[in-house]
Amino acid sequence: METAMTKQMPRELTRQQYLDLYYYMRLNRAVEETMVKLFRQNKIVGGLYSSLGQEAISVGTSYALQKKDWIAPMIRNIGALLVKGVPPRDIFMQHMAKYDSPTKGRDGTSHFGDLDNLHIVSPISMLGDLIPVMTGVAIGARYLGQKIVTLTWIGDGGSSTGVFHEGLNFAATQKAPFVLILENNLWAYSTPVRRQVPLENLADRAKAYGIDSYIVDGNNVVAVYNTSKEAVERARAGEGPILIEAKTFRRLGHAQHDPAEYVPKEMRAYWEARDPIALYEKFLSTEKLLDAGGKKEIDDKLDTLLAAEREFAENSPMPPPEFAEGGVYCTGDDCHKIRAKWERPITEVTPPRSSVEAVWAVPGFGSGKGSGGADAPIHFGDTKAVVEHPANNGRPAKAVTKSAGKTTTRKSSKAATGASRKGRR
Ligand SMILES: Cc1ncc(C[n+]2csc(CCOP(=O)(O)OP(=O)(O)O)c2C)c(N)n1
Ligand SMILES: [Mg+2]
Repeated sequence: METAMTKQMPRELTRQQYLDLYYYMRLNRAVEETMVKLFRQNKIVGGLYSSLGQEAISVGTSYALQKKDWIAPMIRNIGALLVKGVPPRDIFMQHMAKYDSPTKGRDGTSHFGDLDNLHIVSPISMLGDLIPVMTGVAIGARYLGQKIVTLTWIGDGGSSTGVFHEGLNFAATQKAPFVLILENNLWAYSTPVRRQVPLENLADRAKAYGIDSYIVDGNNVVAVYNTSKEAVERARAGEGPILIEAKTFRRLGHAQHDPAEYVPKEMRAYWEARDPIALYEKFLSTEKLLDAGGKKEIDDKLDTLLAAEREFAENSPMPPPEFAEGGVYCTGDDCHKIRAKWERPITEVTPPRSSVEAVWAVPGFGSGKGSGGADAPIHFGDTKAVVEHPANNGRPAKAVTKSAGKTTTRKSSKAATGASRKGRR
């Protein structure tokens, strides 16, 4: 097991890829800046969160995915939605609870998804619940024969919840093609990371589950992309889940209502000087990938796009009041038309038959082989032919029957009789 690798293989990007990363970070920031204006005009319904200073993580991680892969975004992953192909107008309308929004005004912030086309699972909680959900998507798709990777994000605070640990253990046990991005932005609301977890590197959490992890500078978009690409490729190759800790800083409060006066000034100043977009602009200009003219073109493109998207969103109506009572219960096809996309004959696998060869075989998974290459015990009874129990004065309590490669355990007749007698009393 390798843990917390900090060096990634150098990977050359094409000029277009370098520029795409820049464009999406700029789009991410511009979309959020527009929403701050809408919030101040009282046009946003509910809270408004910000990923200022964390754009390189949302963009660099999701850019490493293929179209067929699945994501579940958190509140600070608008950049990932944009890379996946969600138009800014949907994000605006969702925050404004408009009728034309993805949830038709029923839900807010990033609580929306697109299962059919973009493969986005709507977030149910920011605090870890999507880890088992995305593990389920990953192993479900593997069962269907789809070679996809699933990815979600978690905060430093969210990595201390029970479901984080249950979920990651589940993913590791299932060898799920799943990548988890831990955005360590040093704060969980007003709690500094040092006061909620006694670890220097949160990537070390992976050790508990026997999975690999990486640490990456979350303000360096190329490093984030390269690391994510490597992790995604390894997960797709069947190496199991991978955790990436991206070190960064939450530049604004938890949400618009929080002035974050608890953040030390020196800390803020340190990170403001490491703005991911400013750093990347410097890199692009040194590498002669972007000049003043190219930058002006992108500025203009963003201005035009966002003015149109914002206008569309503002002109969309609020939902009619009676609309609130619909869509509470699933009513079948008029509610949703999600069908599993089978990539193997359906008769082979409904019901699943163990004689059917897996379409996507994952080495070491389900074979009973331990990581050391030896046969790992699957059943308790595999460890010894006769299990002696100290409370039984060394007499056998269980016997093991081996037949045709199968191992089953059964209680010795004496012990079984004793147990049942005891039960009857
Ligand atoms: C059970 C529960 N408690 C509290 C909250 C409110 N809440 C949402 S995110 C959050 C802080 C999460 O911090 P972290 O995981 O570090 O993510 P960050 O906000 O820094 O991105 C809190 C307290 C919640 N959504 N659910
Ligand atoms: Mg945090």
